[in-house]
This record gives sequence, C-alpha cells and structure tokens, in this order.
Amino acid sequence: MNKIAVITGATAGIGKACAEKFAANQYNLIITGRRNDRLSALQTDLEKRYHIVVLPLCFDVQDKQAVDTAFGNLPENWQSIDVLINNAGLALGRDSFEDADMADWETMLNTNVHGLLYVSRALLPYMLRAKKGHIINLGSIAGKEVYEKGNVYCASKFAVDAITKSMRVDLLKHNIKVTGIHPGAVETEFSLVRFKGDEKTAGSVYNGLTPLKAEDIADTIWYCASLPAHVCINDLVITCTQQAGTYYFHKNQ
Ligand code: NDP
Ligand code: 8X3
Repeated sequence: MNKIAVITGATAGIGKACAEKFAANQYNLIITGRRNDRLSALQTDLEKRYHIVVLPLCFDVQDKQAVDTAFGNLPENWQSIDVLINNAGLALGRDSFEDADMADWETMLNTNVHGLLYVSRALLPYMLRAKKGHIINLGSIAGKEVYEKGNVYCASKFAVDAITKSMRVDLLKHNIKVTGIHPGAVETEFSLVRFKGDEKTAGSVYNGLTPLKAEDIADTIWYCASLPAHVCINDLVITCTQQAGTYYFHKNQ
C-alpha cells in the first residue's frame, strides 16, 4: 500500500518540488494551495507520470474553518497520513519596522504561524490514532537570525522554530517525528510574492549567486522523511554554498 503525504502550498516552489519527489517515490499525495487550476494540473501530471493517487484540496490556510472542513473528515482511505509537510508560507514586503504595512504583517503571521497551527491540529488526530507520523515544518534561516527589514517575517519564522521544537517534545510520547527545515535563499516565486510582482527587485535577490533550487530542499526533505523509523532529524539549516547566514554572502562580482 502506498504511503500518504500531505503537502501544503504545493502550487509552486518548494511544495511543488516536494510533490514531485514524493510522487516519484510512490507516495499518494494530498496537495493544497489557493490556486485550484495549478492544483488540478499538478494532480493530472503526477497521476499520469507516477501512477499514484492525488487528492487536491483548495483552501486558504489562514481560514481555520476552511482548514477544518478540508481535513476534518478525510475519506477513510486518506486518513493514514505518514508525512505532513507544513510548507505554505510567504514574506510580504521588506520595509523598516516604522514603515511596514500592518496588513502585510497580519497576513504573514496568519499564514506562517496560525495556518501551520490550524493544519497541524486538524491532521494530528489521524497521526495520534495511528501512533506514527512525521511532521516537517518549513522554517527559514530568517527564523534563526534576524536581518534588517526582516522584522515580522523573521518573527513568524522564529515562531515556526519554537513551535517545531515544542511539537518535537510534546509529540515524543506519541511516536511522531518532528523536523524543522530552515533554508537560506531558494529561487522560487518567494521573492516575486514578497516584492508584490516587481520582477526586477525579486531577481536582484539572486544576482551573483547560485541559489538553492526548490528541488534541493525537496531532496533534503525526502532524505529526512525516508530515514529508518528510529532516526529523526530535529533541526536542519541549509544554504547555498555562497551563503553562510542572513548577512554573509560571497557574491560573484
Ligand atoms: P512560493 O511562493 O514559490 O510558494 C509558496 C506556496 O505557499 C504556494 O504554493 C502558495 O500557494 C502557498 N501559500 C501561500 N500562502 C498561502 C495561503 N494563505 N494558503 C494556502 N497556501 C498558501 O515560495 P517557496 O516555495 O519558496 O516557500 C515555501 C516555504 O518555504 C514558505 O514557508 C517560505 O517561507 C519557506 N522558505 C522559503 C525560502 C526561499 O528563499 N524561497 C527560504 C526559507 C524558507 P497559493 O498561492 O496557490 O495559495
Ligand atoms: C527566506 C529566506 O533570507 O529571504 O525565508 O528571509 S530570507
């Protein structure tokens, strides 16, 4: 029987690359996001190429009611969840504390923190019942070290780090693994979203760098998820070779 992974934010970037990786390894997938057309296209593509089954669920992780409706009554054959990848997230704006948009701050906290909590709590009962499971949370290097104008994005990812560590402790007795993945710069739609469609500014983030690719993170997540039952990676920071922290880059001239 195929294992099952739930991947939030599978319509782009790291989540989409994880869907590809887990599908290639014969997982059946529950994929989520707000863009239904992308979810449907991904479902069709993965089912055709890998002969697996994909259940697309379209909702906004900020909406607790929608999360509970989507996950509260999963069909019987989708309830044995082996892996949850809490990936849906975003940065909005890169402004100094006194100038930043309050609505951007609220969206980041509601998505990166509240969304992750809603999804985790909605799916945990299935893992508790099965006495097994693996929750993999996407934090960030921004959740390890703040940087100028990172303020609330950093705060949201520091929260993810703290939540991940406390989940690990509290879920220990239930045989549920918890892993925090903390990437540096990964070239996805992340910067385009952060800079609200400004392609030039978004592209400049990666100038002079060979940044991480979404597939690099998916490979790392797959490694963590496919270790033997007695092994758990708790916390992992990963950057491209030219990055050594939020401030240390060795860019090509
Ligand atoms: P992308 O913008 O490429 O993908 C983000 C995904 O999150 C999309 O599928 C998007 O789907 C989904 N998403 C965003 N908001 C919501 C929402 N409210 N409800 C449901 N889904 C949502 O970014 P990445 O792949 O780079 O980012 C994935 C995760 O990795 C994020 O948590 C990010 O913070 C983290 N990360 C990224 C880094 C980077 O440099 N790229 C570095 C470190 C961490 P849709 O729009 O369809 O809803
Ligand atoms: C994304 C990485 O450095 O842009 O989480 O905040 S960074």
